[in-house]
This record gives sequence, C-alpha cells and structure tokens, in this order.
Amino acid sequence: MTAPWGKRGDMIVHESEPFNAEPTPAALARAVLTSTDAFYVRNHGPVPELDPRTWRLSVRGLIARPLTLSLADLQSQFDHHRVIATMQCAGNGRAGLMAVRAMPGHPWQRGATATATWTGARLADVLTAAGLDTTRGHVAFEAPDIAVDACPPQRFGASIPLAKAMSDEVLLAWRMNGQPLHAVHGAPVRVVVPGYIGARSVKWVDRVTVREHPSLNYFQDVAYRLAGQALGPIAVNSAILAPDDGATVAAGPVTITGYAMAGDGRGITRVEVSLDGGRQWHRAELGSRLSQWAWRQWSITLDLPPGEVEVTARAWDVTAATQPEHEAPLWNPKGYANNAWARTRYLVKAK
Ligand SMILES: Nc1nc2c(c(=O)[nH]1)N[C@H]1C(S)=C(S)[C@@H](COP(=O)(O)O)O[C@H]1N2
Ligand SMILES: [Mo]
Repeated sequence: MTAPWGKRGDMIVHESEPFNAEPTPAALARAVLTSTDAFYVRNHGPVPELDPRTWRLSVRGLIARPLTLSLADLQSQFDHHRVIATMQCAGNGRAGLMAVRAMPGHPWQRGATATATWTGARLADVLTAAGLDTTRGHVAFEAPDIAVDACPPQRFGASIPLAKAMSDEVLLAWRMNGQPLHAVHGAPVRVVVPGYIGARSVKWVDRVTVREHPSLNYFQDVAYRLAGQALGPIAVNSAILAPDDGATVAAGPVTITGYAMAGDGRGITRVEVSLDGGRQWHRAELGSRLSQWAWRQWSITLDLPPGEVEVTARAWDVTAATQPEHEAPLWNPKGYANNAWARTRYLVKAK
C-alpha cells in the first residue's frame, strides 16, 4: 500500500490536505540515505503542480542583471553540483513539547528529518551571473503555494543571510536521490539550505531577491522565530529509532540505533546512551560521515535488564555543545527546536 505522493503506506500522516507526514522510526532507521518514499513532507499549502516547461525563476533585487531562467537555462548555463544533506523541520520533535503543555501545530515525532542527495546549481553561481551588487544583506525566496496558515494567507517564502547564500552547499536543486524532484518535494526546482531549518529550503521556488533586510514573508518575519530570533542553523539533536518506543524486547544484548544531527556544518563528535537517566553513559558507535551536512547514524548494543527500562540518548557536536535533559525549559508557543535528550521506554522480558 502506498500513501499519497508515492509515500510508504505506513507513513504517519498528520494532515492529508495540505499533506504533512513523517515516516515511522523503523522506516527512517533503515538507511543513512533516506529513500524518497520514506522522506517526510511538510507543506503549508496545496502542492502546486508546475509544468517544468513553463516554469521560470526570476532573480531580482540588488543585482546588476535581472535574470529570468527556464529549467533548461539553469541546467545548461551552470555547473551541476551534488550535496548530501539532511533536511530537518524546526517542528521536529514537537510532540515532546506538547506533552509539557499543549500548543497548536502537528505533533511531529522525531521523523520530520531525513537525508538525501541533492543535485542542482549553486545559488552562488546564479547570483554571481546576475551581477551581485552587494557584499551584505539577505537572499529571499518565494514560491507559488499559498499558505493557508499564514496571516494573511500568502505565498510561502523565506530568506537566508547573503553569506550563507554564497556558500558552496546551497543549491537550486532539481534532483533528489538521483531522480527528478517529486512534485511534493518542490518540483521542478527547490532551494536546499543544508544545516538550516527546513523552512528555509523553499520548494517550487520561482523568485530569488537580493535585499538589504530579511524577507517580510510571514514564515520569516512572524513564524519560525524563537525568543524573538528568526531560526536558522539547527541545534544539536538526536533520536532513538530502534527498537521502537514502547516495544517489548527480550532481556540480554539489544542493539539500539538512531540518528544525531547538528546544524550549519558542525559535525557530530559523540553520541552517548544511558540506561539510568544519565548517571552513567555508554558511548555509541557512529555510522559513516557522508558529508558535513548530513546526520550520523549511531548504534550501540547494551544488556537490558528485565523490567521497564528507559533509554536516553544525547549527542555532542564539534563545539562541545550537547542536548539539554528536559523539554520543559525548551517549551515555546510554536513548538520549535526540541532538542532534549531522546527517550524510549521498553518492556524487557526475562528469557
Ligand atoms: N514553497 C514551500 N516551501 C517549503 C514549505 C512549504 O510549505 N512551501 N515547507 C518548508 C518546511 S517547513 C520544511 S520542513 C521543508 C520540508 O521539505 P520536504 O517536504 O521536502 O521534506 O520544506 C520547506 N519548504
Ligand atoms: Mo518545517
């Protein structure tokens, strides 16, 4: 069985219109490169089904030469680059904050994140071709989908600082995992901003504007803010994906696996797992490092004693930042950036 948009039949669907869904922990745990049918989807409005032959990207603002590019222009006039990057929604893990105190929004578990190979042109190359006219500022993106949850309803948009826009990893991507981008992931072309919250990776992008100030779009200026600050780089976080939370397992050695991610190119240096609420930590093995922009899978085999066992995990990044223990102090009205320790509970049966 498949869910809409070619997704796996066992996706956890938070909303069918607009379509919002995340994979089960088991489906996400399967591979370090997430297959497209298990890749979460976050939409604020209906999916626009655009004709790649008539789609145009307009580049405007603080540039010397305004450009209007077709898909063929983009593909023929610029070098193609491939970046392996993890996408992560700012609302990933919101369910844990909702357990502290209710708030509106989808109760995302920790599956609103996934990793893919993205292929496209560098945004920096396009801006350079347009005769970039400034060294400071912001680059704004807009798309034709009308977000119904915006006030007032408006096209989806975002912006990133010019310095990030000019970095090698930011793409105008038309392929995902070697295939043409699917409609639900932003076909024909989306922005990919590795290391930043997913909301900055605008799908179906049709306008790029170089500006002095950040975008005034609702999703930059009002939503996706925390403590008065527009969210950008992702804070270090992790999840336990297997065994699934609530599983019954046999006592003895059990292999526990998950992912760890840190934003803006900060690598993961360590993942630790505790069976006693953080008194004693065991160091997990890290999986392959596919790129500076990708999560790390991790795994550890521990002897679980019979009874009810709570497993916690925390990750560390290259700045020696780690995750906070509790969700309560992280609570915020929009439910963003929950990077508290990952927790699962198991019923461990004596053999
Ligand atoms: N045009 C447009 N771009 C968008 C969105 C959207 O609703 N419309 N959602 C954003 C959010 S909040 C996230 S987390 C990512 C999700 O990308 P995915 O659906 O490909 O996983 O897309 C971002 N880009
Ligand atoms: Mo998001």
